[in-house]
Formats: sequence, C-alpha cells, structure tokens
Amino acid sequence: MSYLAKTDPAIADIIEKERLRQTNGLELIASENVVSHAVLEAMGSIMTNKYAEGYPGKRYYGGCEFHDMAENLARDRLKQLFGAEYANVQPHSGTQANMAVYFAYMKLGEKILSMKLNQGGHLSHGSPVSFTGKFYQVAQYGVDPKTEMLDYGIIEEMAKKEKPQIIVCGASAYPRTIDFKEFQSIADGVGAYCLADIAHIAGLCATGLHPNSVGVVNFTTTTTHKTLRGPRGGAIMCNADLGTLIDKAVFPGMQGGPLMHTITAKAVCFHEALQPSFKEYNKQIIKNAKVLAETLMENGLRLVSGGTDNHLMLLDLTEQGLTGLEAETALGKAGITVNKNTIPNETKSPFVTSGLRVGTPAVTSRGMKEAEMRLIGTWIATVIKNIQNEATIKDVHTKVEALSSKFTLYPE
Ligand code: DSN
Repeated sequence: MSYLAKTDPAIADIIEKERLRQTNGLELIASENVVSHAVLEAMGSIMTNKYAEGYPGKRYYGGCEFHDMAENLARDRLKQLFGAEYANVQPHSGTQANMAVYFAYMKLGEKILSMKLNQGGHLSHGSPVSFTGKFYQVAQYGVDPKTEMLDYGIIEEMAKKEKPQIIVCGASAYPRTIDFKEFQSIADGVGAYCLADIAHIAGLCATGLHPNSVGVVNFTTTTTHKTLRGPRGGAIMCNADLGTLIDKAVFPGMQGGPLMHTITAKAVCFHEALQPSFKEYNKQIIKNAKVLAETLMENGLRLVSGGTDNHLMLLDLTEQGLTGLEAETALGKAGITVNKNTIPNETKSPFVTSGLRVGTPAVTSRGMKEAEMRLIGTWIATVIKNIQNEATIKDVHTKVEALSSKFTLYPE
C-alpha cells in the first residue's frame, strides 16, 4: 500500500483500520471469507485497465487477446469444477447472475416460485423491494413450521397451483441440505425451468460435500466470494443448449464492460478450488459448523431446525428475550462479527429480527478447527446471556483478540 499511502493517506488509513478489524476479530458472517494473496494480486492488477465488451474471440475493442485468455481459463476452470457444459463468468454479482436467467427465460409479468426472504430466501428471488418483485409475479414457499425444513410436498402443490415459469431454489439462510433433484422434478411436472442459486454453498457443491445442482437443474447461479473463497462476483452455469440466451442476457442485455480484473481473479479462485486442499478446507468448514452448533446448543441456545448440515446456523433468540440487533451489537463489541437475521415465523422487521446467522467459512480459512469452535461457541453464549454486562463482554473481547492473534489473516 506504499503508493496509496503517499497519494491518498485518508483511504490508506481506512484500509489499514479495516485490516486491523479483520485481523483482530472473528468473522462469522456466513457469506464472507478471506481470499488468498494470489486472488488479491489478480484483483489489484493491470487487468482493470481494459474494456472487453463481448466475449472471448468476439470483442468490441482491440487489444483483448490476453483478456480472452483469462476469461477462457475462468470459464473452462469453472466448467471443470462443477462439471458444467456452459459457464458465464461475467455477472458482477449473484443478483445479476439471477437477473440474467430471468431476463433470458421469462417474459415480464410471468411468475417466479421461490423461498420467502424471511425464511431463508434472497432479495433477488422475488422480494417486492427488488426488481424481481416489480417485473414479475411472485409466489413463495417457506419452511415447515415444525421441522423448519423444506417440505417438498407443499412446494409441489404450490407449483401445480401457481404454474410458475421459473422455480428458484437455494437460499441465504437455510442450514440444511437442499434436494435439487426434487426441485427439478417439481419444475418438470409443471413445465417450469428450475434455477438453483447456490451462492452460499458453492464450495460445498464443487467438492461433493453437498449435492451439486449443476447437471441436475436447468440453471445454476452463484457468487464467487462465499464458500468458493474468490473475488466478489457472480457466475452462471447450465447445459450448452441454454447458454446462448444467457450470454445475450448478460451482455449486451444487462451489463456493459466486464470487470476483467475480477474475472481474472475468478480464474485464480477456480484454480485454487480445483486443488485437493480445497475439499479438505470445505470439509473443515462443515466440521467446524457442526461443533459450533453443538456448543451453542449445549449452552442453552436454540438453533432453527435443531442444527446444521452446511456452513451456517441460525440462532433463535426468542427464549432469551433478545433481538438479533441487540445480540449483533453486543457480539460486535466483543470482536465477533455476525449478522442479525430473520427466522421462520419471524415477528420483527429485518432491521431488528429475532435471530442471528453464524457461519464458519472465514474462520476456517484462518486455520481454526474444532477446538477454536468450542471456545467461540462458549463466548457467543456468554455474551448473549450477559448482554448488559460490559465487563463480561470486555473479557470476551480480550479472549477473542488473543485467539485471533494466533491465526494470522495473511501469513507470509
Ligand atoms: N448478502 C448475501 C448474504 O449475506 O447472504 C447474499 O447475497
């Protein structure tokens, strides 16, 4: 950061403060991670200097020969990682990946069937405040009120009644395995397309630790920065015959110049994800989540659906009489970053909530294992049970900093 410090000390100072926050604290936001040095270098490289509208071999600008090579590598590696026939690595985000599928395969005013936002879905799956809720009709399923898991029988009944054009599965806050075969079968039964948004679990799907949606459902979208541990961005996969319309929907349909430095970093991420160590990393994410979940429950906290199959868990704070906002704030003071989250049967607004979402990808990237998860679970419970006690929260903060100092964010 030596150039930045000279040119723009204000921004250099902000970045240094953020580096210290990430270094000294515990990142438990389920959708965040810590990218490698190699991904950071690719993102911060001269690949940002170029316009490359179009696709490899068919660009609207000269001088794209090396950008073609980078984008081809990104596409080929992503296809290899998931066993996909077609991949598009240009979407700037997961929402834009979803948008491209809707724009390519739905007319305005047609219907999406998807998971409710407050039961685990995502804004871009049909929320009234997103373009999806404005451009399309939306019908939504939730989880079974008792098991707090998906009930495929009810989803099938809804599909028959609602006759959607696209059925969306995949979630931002669902701790259980998703049966993609069942979703595609429901979609086939009503003549709909099936879109799996695997943004959260992409690393688990790529390594076979969660069933892979690619080759099973019609369209798979993902972000590249969650369990995949790459740069912030999106991607789309499907069978080859469905790809032409997707390419057109992404560019020129909804985006201009692709972010080539990010696409180059996506290529690096996919290369890293193809290494055997990436499977070991994702196995550890799941082991860590299981131990963290058990520790929280042993300490008297209730988890939605009684546990987790993946990288995240949802705490229900109703019995403690706390809101997610209060718990998020108190844990933040202790150096533990989480996010407030709605839970099934939520009674509070998304700014307040009755729950917390907790995930293990980022702490696992720092090398933490089961022993550290037991400590962290105990500390989370201690803060939640002593939310008014500043001394206790301070004591946990000291322990958090001591633990963090043993797990360097970026070892040399
Ligand atoms: N905002 C992301 C998350 O935190 O799950 C989803 O896009």
